[in-house]
Formats: sequence, structure tokens, C-alpha cells
Amino acid sequence: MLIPALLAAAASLVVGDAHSTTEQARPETHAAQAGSREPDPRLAWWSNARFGMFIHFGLYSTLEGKWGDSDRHAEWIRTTAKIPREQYQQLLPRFNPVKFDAKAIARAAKDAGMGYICITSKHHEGFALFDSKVTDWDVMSTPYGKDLLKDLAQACRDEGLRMCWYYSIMDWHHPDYLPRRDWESWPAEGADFDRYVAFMKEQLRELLTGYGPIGILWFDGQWEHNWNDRRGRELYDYVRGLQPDIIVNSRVGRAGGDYGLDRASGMLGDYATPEQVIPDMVIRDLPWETCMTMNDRWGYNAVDDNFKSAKELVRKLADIAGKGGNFLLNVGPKGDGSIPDRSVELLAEIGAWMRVRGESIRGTLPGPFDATPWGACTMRRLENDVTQLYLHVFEWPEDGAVRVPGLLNEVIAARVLGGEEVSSWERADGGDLVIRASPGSADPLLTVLVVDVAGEPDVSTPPVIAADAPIFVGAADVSFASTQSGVSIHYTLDGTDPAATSPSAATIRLESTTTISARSFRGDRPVSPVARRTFVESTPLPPRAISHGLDVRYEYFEGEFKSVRELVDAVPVAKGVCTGLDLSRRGRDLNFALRFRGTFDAPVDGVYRFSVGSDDGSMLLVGGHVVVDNDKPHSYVERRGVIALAKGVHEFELAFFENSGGFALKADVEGPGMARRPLCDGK
Ligand code: FHN
Repeated sequence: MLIPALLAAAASLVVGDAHSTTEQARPETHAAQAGSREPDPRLAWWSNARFGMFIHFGLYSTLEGKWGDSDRHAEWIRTTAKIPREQYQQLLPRFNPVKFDAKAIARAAKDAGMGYICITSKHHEGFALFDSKVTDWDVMSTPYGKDLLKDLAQACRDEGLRMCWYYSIMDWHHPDYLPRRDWESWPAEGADFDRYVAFMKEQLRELLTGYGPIGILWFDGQWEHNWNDRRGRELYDYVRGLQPDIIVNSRVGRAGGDYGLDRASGMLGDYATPEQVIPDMVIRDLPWETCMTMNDRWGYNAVDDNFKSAKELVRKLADIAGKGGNFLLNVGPKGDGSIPDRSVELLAEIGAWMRVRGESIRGTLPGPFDATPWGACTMRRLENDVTQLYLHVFEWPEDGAVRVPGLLNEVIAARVLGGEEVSSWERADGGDLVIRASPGSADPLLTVLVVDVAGEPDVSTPPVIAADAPIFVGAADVSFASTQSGVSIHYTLDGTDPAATSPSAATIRLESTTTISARSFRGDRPVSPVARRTFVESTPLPPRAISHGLDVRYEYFEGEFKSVRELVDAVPVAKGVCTGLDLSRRGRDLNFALRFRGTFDAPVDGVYRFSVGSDDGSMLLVGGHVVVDNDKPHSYVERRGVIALAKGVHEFELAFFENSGGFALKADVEGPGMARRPLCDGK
């Protein structure tokens, strides 16, 4: 029953009991990404650029964040100030950004070391910054009366920058877009979402056939429930059909969550788009770009003076490049089209740093370390089998001695980028490399050491200990791997640290709960830290249900839920039997919950992996055990869990709630001799 298990789970997540465990999302380490997929050559110019300018500009800019007695708004002002559509349309005659200087903007981006500009061709307000033949809600209906994007596209070409379009799927103005804003009394009768998609495609045709080659289609506003991955895939293909070499970001669809980084649920589009955040680990096998504001808002706000410093922004740029990503840094022009002075100053300061140190960012690869407590590391491979490492040292040591743990390569040369040659380096006790530059080499924004080493990077990295799951029934095969070349991996099964004389094998078979310790050696020399993992032999949960076949019993709840745990005391407003996870049993599109109960027939004894993707929260119990805890309000995210089941029929309970925004629910299962399939439809 859900309630006792939820109460137990509410107390403390049931993670590793005798039968089940919710798999913790293990960070993809350097080793785990050893088999990184080959990069798509279409993205080469973008990856090499590493740095671009985002521009949020639209009708909202004319208000500069102020409406009524609040001056805290920005590009969302139509919604955050609840401005009715007819009233918002009165802004058209106010839009005349005569100070929008496309040439100056392109030059500022170029001088800052950026390689592309991405501007909001149409944000959520629906207003087109370009001359659109399929709507009058565009720049041609304003006193400005010029195609602003055409001028910017030309200026980008003149500066050798790629022109890119941001385009919002969500549209608060078009009569066929659904859903309406829940605060707005604008009837939805007659609205046809398919007709809106056709409109959107026509505008995209205009944007992709009238302005020359476009580098990126940066979709956004994909999170509301009328948009889905089927539409996203179709739109991706449509855009690529118009410009085959264009890059499309992850927000063309919803899989992968808002930012596309949720690896379990996959990603549509060509690269992931973390926003205002930098991932906390190196990501080598998935293209990604962090977009970020200079202050606190995307669109211009006259009182938002909370600008990051040039030092902060340069360090973010290095951190992002060192982790394998791109940095899309935003400017929000004022209502008159001019770029705020502080933004101009920051771009100039960053540009001064990039003119001397840009080689440590542009055209580089993420460094070979999984962690760089001293800063950020990028690299490039040179001829004659030399690797050039760029060490971005965030806190320059007073004595100029930079300590680099884990780097095993022979050092050939070293220099301060934009400064002195360095002739002194040695191995400290414990093997850390210490490079002795002069204390005076520090740069006020960020100091970069260039270290040339012989051969491919060789970094002391824990070997990977891999198996299908952290639990097993009967026996489990465990394999060992390392990204370090020319090593042999030795292991112990008693919790002690391996020695060069410990056993070594590619795969071993376990038949009882075991803690495995593994370490890489070259000859008798250890060249990695020790890796440890415990695999638990589990007792299969005996079957305790009578098959309901494809029937699923559901209960429907209404309320502003923030957790499935709130369902423990909730009273359903409807209940019945349905087939599969039937979300049509809901009575509305927000603030609702559903609880499904069905059965799963395990074909054999074994460990079964359940995956639950949801927007918002969800929780899956099998045989009364919490297997997947995907609770709390969040965008679409998939979580997985495993449980040991005996052959036979087991009951599952899946609780789900939607708070606001878009909603989605998906549950799959895979197991011994059973490929991944939907939990409920039995196909
Ligand atoms: O709602 C938008 C927001 O206004 C802005 O455009 C950002 C930039 O990536 N994207 C959405 C919020 O995730």
C-alpha cells in the first residue's frame, strides 16, 4: 500500500533495503565518458567559438521593467504585471529603438572575443523583431518600421560572427497558442494549436530563408503541456530542412528536462542549455552551453544594477570551457535600443583579457582532470605528440608555486600566458607537479599558465567498476575500465587497498555481497587513486498480487501539491479503472494529482530497473517498496531505481502531481531478458 511506504519514505527515503535501491545519479566521470561519442562536424564552429552574445530585446524593453508601482519586471512583464493583451498592444507606437546600432553591437561582441550573436527574434510576448508577412504583431507596425534583424545579420557577417535566432515556442499573443495565461480572461474558443504550429513554421521559414546562413536556432518556451517531443522532433527536422547545417538547441523538445542535461530521459536538439548555472562536473560527451545574464535579468530593467564583475565573468568563461561547454552571455538593450553602459564596459574588459588569453578558450578542449580545485583547465593537442594544458589559476599563490595534483606527464615547457617563460618545476612528495612562476605574474582577472607536456594527457583517475546494477540476484558480472593508457587494474574483495600483486582481470563474477576496491598500476607503481564499490546480493521480493492485466486503477486529486507525500492524507475527487497511465482522467491542467495502481508480471527472478519521467513530481512503489523517488516540483526529469523481484505478479503504485507549467508522466521497466518497455501497456 502506498500510504505506509510513503510514510516510511517520508521519514527517510527507502534507498537500499533488502530488495530495492533508488539509483543515485552517478556523476559521469572522465573515465565513465571514456567512450565519448564523436562530435558532429556541424557543431565545430560553435565548439571552437566557446563564447557568444545573447540579446534579449523586444516590445517589453520599452517598459524598462516598470509597470504600475513595481519596477522589478523584465521580459516577462506582460505576465508578471498581468497586462491584458489589448493593453499590451498599446505598446506598439512606443517602440522606436533609434539607438539600436547593429554595427556597434557586432563590433562589441567581436572585440569581446565572441564568435556568435543570438537575438530574441520572438520572445514569449509574440512580438516579431523582424518583418513577418504572417502577422502585424511585428517591428513593421511600429514607428521604427525597419527589419532590425536584417541589419544585425549583415553586421554579423561583416564582423565574421555567426547570426543566431532565439525563437519562443510559447506565445502569449497568438490567438491559436494554448494554454492561455490563467490570470487572463481571453477566451480560448476556436483556438487551434496545430494552426499555431503552422504559423510558427511560417515565421521560421521567414527567419531561415531571408537572412542568410543562420548558426543556431535557439528554441525556448517549450515547457507547456501542448508542446511535446513528437512536435519537437518534427520541428527539428523542419528547421534542418530549411538550413541543413544549422544547429538546434535542446529546448526544441522536453526530453532531458528544461536544460537537456537529464541524461536518463535523453535530449532533443544538438546541445544542452543549462541556464544561469554551470554544471559541477566536466561533460565531454554531450555538447552544452550555459546562458547567463550579466545582472539579474534577461530583458532590460532600469534599476537592475546587480552586474557581475569582469573577473567573475572571465572565471565563469574559463570554468565553462574547462568543463567542455560554451558561454552565452546576455545583454539586454534599453527601450531606445542602446546597450547599457555597464554591459559595454564589461564586454570591453573581457575583450582586453581575451586579446591576450583568448587562445586558452577558443578552439580548446575540456582539460583532462575530473576536478580542478585550483581553477579550470582547457587543452589542445599539438603536433609532435605534445599536449598544451591551459591552467586557469583562480587564486594565484603568493609564492607563484602552482601545485597540480594528478598530472603524470613529463613537462616539456611552461609559461605564463601573456607573461614570462617558466623554467622551474618539480615533483613534490606524493607526486604532485609544482610549477614555480614568479609571484608577480598574477593577472587581476585571471592568470593562465600554459604547460606543454609529452604525449596524450595522463591523469591519475580512479578506475571504473561497472555492473548492471548495485544489487543482484544469484550472481553479478563486474567489469573494470580506465581512461589511463598502459595500465593494469588490480583489485581486492575484502575492502583493503589493492597492491601490484593483487589479482587483475577485465571481469569478475560475484555470488555474494562484496565491496570491490580497484587501483591502476604501471608495473609495480600505482598511478591512480583507489576506487571502491559495494554490490549487494538481494532476496527477490515474492509475488503478492493477482494480475489486473492492462487495467490500472486510478484516483484523481485536486490541490496545490508540492510533493506526492501530500497525497497520504488527500481524498480523491474521482476514481475508477483506466488503461495505462491515462492523464486524461485529470479534470484540469494544473494543481492536480493522480495515483495509479496496477500490476507488473516479472518473467523470471532477477533485478528489474524502473524509470519514471515526470513533470512535476512522482514516486513509484513496487510491492510496497519505494523504487523511484522523483518527487517535488521540477521540469521533466527521469529517475531510475532497481528492485529484486521473484518471478510472478507484483503490484505497483505510481503517484504523480502537476503543480503548474507543463506536465508529463512516463514509466518504463527493463529486466533479465526483457528490453526496456512501458510499464503499463505490456507491449
Ligand atoms: O522564460 C525565458 C526567459 O525569459 C529567458 O528567455 C531565458 C533565457 O534562456 N529562457 C526562459 C527561462 O528559462
